[in-house]
Amino acid sequence: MYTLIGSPKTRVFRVLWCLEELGLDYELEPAPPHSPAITAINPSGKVPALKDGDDVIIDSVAICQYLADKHGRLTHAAGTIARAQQDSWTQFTVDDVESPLWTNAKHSFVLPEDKRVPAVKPTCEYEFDRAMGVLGERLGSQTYVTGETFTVPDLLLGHCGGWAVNSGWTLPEGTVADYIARVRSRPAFNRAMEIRDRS
Ligand SMILES: N[C@@H](CCC(=O)N[C@@H](CS)C(=O)NCC(=O)O)C(=O)O
Repeated sequence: MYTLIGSPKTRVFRVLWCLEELGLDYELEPAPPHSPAITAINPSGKVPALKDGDDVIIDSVAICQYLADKHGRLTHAAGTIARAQQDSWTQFTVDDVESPLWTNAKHSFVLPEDKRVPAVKPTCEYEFDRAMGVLGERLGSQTYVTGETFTVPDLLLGHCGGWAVNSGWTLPEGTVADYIARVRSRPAFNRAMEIRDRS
């Protein structure tokens, strides 16, 4: 039994979706960032965290990849070229797709007001648009980023696609918008959304 800690309207959603994809038993403790439940286990106060027995793992990407490796799904095997390509997609997602979304969010509502620099936000959108161009080129006609198998970076990109739309940004029509819609139409995604909306 796993315990997922953090409010699922954040990057916690990725882990919720991952747990649903894998069909695992878990409890959800929807604690907000910096609440006592999270600062007790993560000094940064950031969510998500996952408890696996007495062990705690922090960071959504680390948790999703751990669960995928442990349960042998949503991932290619370590030490294969396919896994290297998968990890390359994960890094691209974190560096080029998530980073402008997070910087935009920090300068919109996360940071204290006197630390926000709204002028940076158009640059964030520009960087995101550039990353979407790269995504479309690298993806081409493939179903998922590494081919026919849905893996962790597809889940991360699906989450970031929704985050972008919620930020008022648009996804390029065609390859990219169709891919994000495909990933977000998975039954496990819909179950995770229902759980998120109830919590
Ligand atoms: N790389 C971390 C980032 C975690 C993160 O920044 N979470 C946000 C919510 S989406 C948070 O807790 N923010 C509070 C803060 O920045 O202090 C992950 O993917 O888990």
